[in-house]
Amino acid sequence: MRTLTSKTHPAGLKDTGSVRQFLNSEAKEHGFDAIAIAAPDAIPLAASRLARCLDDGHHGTMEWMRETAERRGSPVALWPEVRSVILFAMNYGPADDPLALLERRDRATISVYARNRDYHDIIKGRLKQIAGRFTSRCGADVKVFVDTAPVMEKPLAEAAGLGWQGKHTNLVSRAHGSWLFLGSIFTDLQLPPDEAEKDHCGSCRACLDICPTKAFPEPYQLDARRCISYLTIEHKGPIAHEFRTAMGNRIYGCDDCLAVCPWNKFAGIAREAKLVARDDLSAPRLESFLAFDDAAFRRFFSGSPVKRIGRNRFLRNALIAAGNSGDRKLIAPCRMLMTDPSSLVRGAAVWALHRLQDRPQFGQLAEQFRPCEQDPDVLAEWNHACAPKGGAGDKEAS
Ligand code: B12
Ligand code: SF4
Ligand code: SF4
Repeated sequence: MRTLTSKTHPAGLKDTGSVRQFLNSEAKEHGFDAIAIAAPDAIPLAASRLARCLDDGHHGTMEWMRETAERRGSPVALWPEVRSVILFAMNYGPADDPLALLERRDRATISVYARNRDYHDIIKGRLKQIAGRFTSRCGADVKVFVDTAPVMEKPLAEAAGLGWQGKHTNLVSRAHGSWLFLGSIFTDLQLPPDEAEKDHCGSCRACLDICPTKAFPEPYQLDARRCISYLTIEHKGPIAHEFRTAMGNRIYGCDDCLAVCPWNKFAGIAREAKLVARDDLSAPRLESFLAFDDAAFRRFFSGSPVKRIGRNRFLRNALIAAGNSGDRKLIAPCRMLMTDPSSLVRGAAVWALHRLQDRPQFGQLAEQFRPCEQDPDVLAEWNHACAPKGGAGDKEAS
């Protein structure tokens, strides 16, 4: 373990009080809204809860969670030298109610966190700057983590007092509501930890009740396989019919459980300009997305987290939203995708057109395209869509 007396730089910080002051002012200067410290052993329940989530299969195809479970469940297993975990939070509160856009079916809803630049890049860059200055001032070793590292950021943030894990499993803060990104700096310097925050959910269950796909088997537990965020971002193949109607116009992530939280009344709007919604992503027209080829997709989403899912998965999501729109103007752009090179896109186009077109028109389309189709997933879509009335094709509303 390092202590300030043995490692302090001659021009550096002399005691833990000045380290804390330094960290607070660095956090503020770098645009963070909150900072707090947890001891590395402050989340004794996290490993067993993670194990249970994995045993129940709630992680779906996110096998990296299982592969890293040992390190993820305990900061000490990840880095044996760690003595303090410094948690940072950045508010990305939206200017408008994200639930309002769900009613506008000719529009696409991209979740609030992805309406501008990728937060991983913003937060990681800033944490690295803070970590560099911290090291040079007190000689400690550090490691910087944001999201993708095997760190359980939410229970650590709760232990540090930044907020509590609400029934929707995300961190809620009395000052910032549910709209917080998290990141951490691990250090081998022993610092006094902050006090953990208490649960303030009480009898509220608004987030559990609003979930369109019933993704919470119990309060404080999420079955990712049913979560629209997982289905639209992490899931690679065709999305199960069971969830398609419930997706509505959500084409990247979902905010319903966050948006409905009563603690958001204390939340401010994001101060970081790179996290404020781009004009063209606040209420984008679905139609414009259906015309994207790979180059247009990459150009439009350059620097955005949406780029990560690639054009085909994005089109899959947009086509499901088109199928839910009831907007017959979208028939023509959907038809253009019937011959798309991606089977994922063709399959979703079959579903969308089956929802948008009258049965005779759809029958003509099937005569034209179905005989040429070879891909088993797309053929399954045709079979589903062409099933007799009252059969499989009519059983998809959630
Ligand atoms: C995997 C992951 C996902 C998965 C699974 C989500 C999940 N809840 O696990 C999917 C793809 C679905 C997802 C979606 C979203 N994510 Co995400 N995700 C992660 C990631 C990478 C790991 C989370 C994890 O460890 N899960 C494993 C489970 C077991 O851990 P847990 O959620 O903490 O589970 C706890 C509870 O279940 C609790 N528990 C279990 N039983 C019981 C019983 C009782 C009584 C109690 C009190 C508690 C309790 O204990 C567990 C351990 O603490 C983190 C980043 C990170 N490295 O931490 C981001 C992260 C959680 N995601 C984030 C965000 C913003 C989102 C979305 C809002 C994005 C969007 N708009 O679409 C949604 C929200 C969906 C939701 N309701 O959770 C933020 C959340 C910030 C915050 N304020 O909490 C994080 C922290 C990323 C970041 N760096 O900011 N995500
Ligand atoms: S993000 Fe949406 S789908 Fe996922 S749990 Fe929350 S409300 Fe349900
Ligand atoms: S909506 Fe209610 S139950 Fe859900 S996190 Fe917020 S306060 Fe807790």
